[in-house]
Amino acid sequence: MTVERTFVAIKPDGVQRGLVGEIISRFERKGFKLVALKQLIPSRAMAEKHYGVHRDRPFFNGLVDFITSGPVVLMVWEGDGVIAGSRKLIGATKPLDADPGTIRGDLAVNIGRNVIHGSDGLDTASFEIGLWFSSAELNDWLPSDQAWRVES
Ligand code: DAT
Ligand code: MG
Repeated sequence: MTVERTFVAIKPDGVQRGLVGEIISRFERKGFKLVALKQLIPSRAMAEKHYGVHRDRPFFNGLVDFITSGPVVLMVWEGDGVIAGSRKLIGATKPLDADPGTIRGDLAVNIGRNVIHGSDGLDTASFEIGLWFSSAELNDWLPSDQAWRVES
């Protein structure tokens, strides 16, 4: 396994529904390391860049309307296999297809209100972290219980 970083965002529905603590807690309990965190209301330009791969899809404008509709909580998580591991914690895009035990499986119903975003690969993780965070906002630190989660 290699140490990776991934970009995770709690969407406006997750913030409005008071799910920020619940979601962060799931990543912490898993054993991933939080290395950046902030809240902001995304501009249209940033939302369009973030979802640029979906530009030609019929849901694109609605998706950008939704993502810019209120505060989001943006995070970078670090750990062995954290990119795929986060996608597993998050669950399938359609919440009704997402397994119980996943964030979307437990906390959402509608694909257009699926609570959370997570990067889907190395390239998207690096693009999305760079889009939303400056390098000065990413913290290198060693959790005091590291030896109890990671075999050296
Ligand atoms: P994911 O968020 O699981 O990576 P994605 O990248 O395919 O999923 O799509 C990005 C977001 O766009 C998704 O979280 C919700 C929205 N979306 C995707 N497909 C949709 C559809 N068919 N109708 C409405 N919204 C959709
Ligand atoms: Mg995606």
